Amino acid sequence: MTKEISIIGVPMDLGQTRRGVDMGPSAIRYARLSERLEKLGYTVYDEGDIRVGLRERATADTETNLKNLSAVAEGNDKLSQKINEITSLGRFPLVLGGDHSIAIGTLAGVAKRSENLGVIWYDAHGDLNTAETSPSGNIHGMPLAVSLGMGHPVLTNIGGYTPKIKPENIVIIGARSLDEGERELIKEKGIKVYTMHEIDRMGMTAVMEETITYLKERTDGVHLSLDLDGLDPEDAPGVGTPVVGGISYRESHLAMEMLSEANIVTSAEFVEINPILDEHNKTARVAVALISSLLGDTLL
Ligand code: HAR
Ligand code: MN
Ligand code: MN
Ligand code: MN
Repeated sequence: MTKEISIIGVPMDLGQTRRGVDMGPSAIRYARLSERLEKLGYTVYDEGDIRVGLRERATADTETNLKNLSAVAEGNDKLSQKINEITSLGRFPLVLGGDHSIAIGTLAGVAKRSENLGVIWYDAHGDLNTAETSPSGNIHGMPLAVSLGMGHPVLTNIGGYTPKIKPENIVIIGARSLDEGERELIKEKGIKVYTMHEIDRMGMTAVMEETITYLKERTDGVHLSLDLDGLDPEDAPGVGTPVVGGISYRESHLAMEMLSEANIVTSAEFVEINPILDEHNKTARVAVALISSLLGDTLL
């Protein structure tokens, strides 16, 4: 993997309704991200934060139920442009959220350079809703559907092309809260999913071995989109939509270490950290530990 990393913060909180997730990038930086990566031998470029509109100024779109649609789209458009700059320099983009709606911009940027981008969606949720199936109107529950080309055109057309990814190139890991419409879409499109049931049955080792083999066969790069609520709330309490019965800290470490060994990940994002809901920055520190493992930190 390239030895140059660009960090991009995206203080986006408009894809959902709880306050505080916009502070995620600062919390992760404060947990000494750059220092850890430099110790691993990387040259780190902190690109600062993407400018995101203020919640207080966001205007309601009257013809859809999508909350803060234009402000979410605008932030993602800027993010996709920034990602393009970074990948054209040959650097590894590491995106810090922010709510999960920012995956729309990240994927618009990274998928541009690959014919068959693989995506690992590490999350308690499927994020496969559209305006029609969403129970909430929150765009952070929609980015995977949007990247498949489904949803409001203002979102699907970010980056100037659609779709960004193919259903057969996606692997969802950690799912345990899926809405009815998401389940139908998963079946209809044949998306590969390891729910908590499979993780418990097979063990994380086998789940990751299968995931790596599957993606190696069919993709030309892999984006890791890691929502901290994929982990158990016991280990990652600072998230807006916690779901009990999640992936443990150790299992997550193992997953990151196996990805590092396989050397298939070409971009990554760590999202949904909400410092207001966190316990002494624990969830941000977990994120930094997982990022280090993903990027090659080992015990020896
Ligand atoms: N599926 C629900 C919705 O669409 C909840 C989505 C929740 N949150 C996330 N995304 N953090 O992974 O509203
Ligand atoms: Mn998510
Ligand atoms: Mn592409
Ligand atoms: Mn989630």
